[in-house]
Amino acid sequence: NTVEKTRTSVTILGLGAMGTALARTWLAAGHPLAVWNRTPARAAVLAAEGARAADSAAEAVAANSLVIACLLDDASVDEALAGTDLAGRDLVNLTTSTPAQARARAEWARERGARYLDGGIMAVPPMIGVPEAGGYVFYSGSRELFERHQETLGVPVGTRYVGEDAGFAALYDVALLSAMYGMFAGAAHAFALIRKEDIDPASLAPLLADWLVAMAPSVHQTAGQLRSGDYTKGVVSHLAMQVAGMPTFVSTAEGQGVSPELLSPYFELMRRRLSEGSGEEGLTGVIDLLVH
Ligand code: FVH
Repeated sequence: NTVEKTRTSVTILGLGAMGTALARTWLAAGHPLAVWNRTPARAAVLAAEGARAADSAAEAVAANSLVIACLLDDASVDEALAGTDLAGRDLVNLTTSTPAQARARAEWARERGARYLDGGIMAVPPMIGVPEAGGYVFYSGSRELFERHQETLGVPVGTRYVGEDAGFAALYDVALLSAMYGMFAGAAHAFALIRKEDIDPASLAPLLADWLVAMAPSVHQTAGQLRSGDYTKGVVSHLAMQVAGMPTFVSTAEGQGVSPELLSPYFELMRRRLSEGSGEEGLTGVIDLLVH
């Protein structure tokens, strides 16, 4: 005597690696799905799995009020949605964009009579539909729209709403990914240092991973210092000490035949901050040098 729950119908525009992964989780969860892709073969694959393949983006948009766009970039959103009627639609744009593009897109959608939610995906396709993988999507824009569709949006991957400003999801997304690239750069330098030695990179990898995890909580101290304005609070590794240690890093790199070009820009900022008389601080003052 089970009561069937009605699943929200979803339209998805864009069936690349990410769009296809999202589409499959909605299909598996029993959501009626309309799909469109510029190259029809990709939609045909989903149609064979139970989706309704639309012949045009306009037809897909007309099919359902919840419309998800997961396209390559902001320009492709323009191209895909040109000629569609968005009036009364709930447009959720998961295409990676800048905060400015997201804000402009929210206004663009509003002018066309649509409600708008922007999303920044913090996951790669294999993490979609795998809750234990820890992926999620940042959402920003209409809170009412987010709350209305939270359950449906949470089917493929977790959801985190970060505010009414439509640009915030993109901003959080880029902030986290920027930190990730800094981490990748540091790891690249570390591997380069051992490259010519008889050291198995696989023996360095777990040490690196554990060290990065151990250092990661320092971001909480940084946040506390930025909030309070006291950049010396709780500091154990003073800037003056760290700058004094820089020649060791540069000489070691030179000795190993490794360019210090990934470290040098950061070291230069640390030196500049020290020259301003901030030797008792940690590294938080570098942030102020970056902000114009
Ligand atoms: N895949 C990933 O690891 C990352 C994870 C984090 C989030 N990103 C962003 O997600 C968006 C989609 O990424 P994707 O992985 O699905 O990308 P592709 O596999 O390259 O598929 C691109 C789709 O966009 C369509 N498309 C491209 N240009 C146009 C256009 N001018 N008009 C209409 N559609 C267009 C493309 O169609 P087709 O080439 O099959 O015809 C694909 O459907 C993206 O913003 C990532 O940054 C993914």
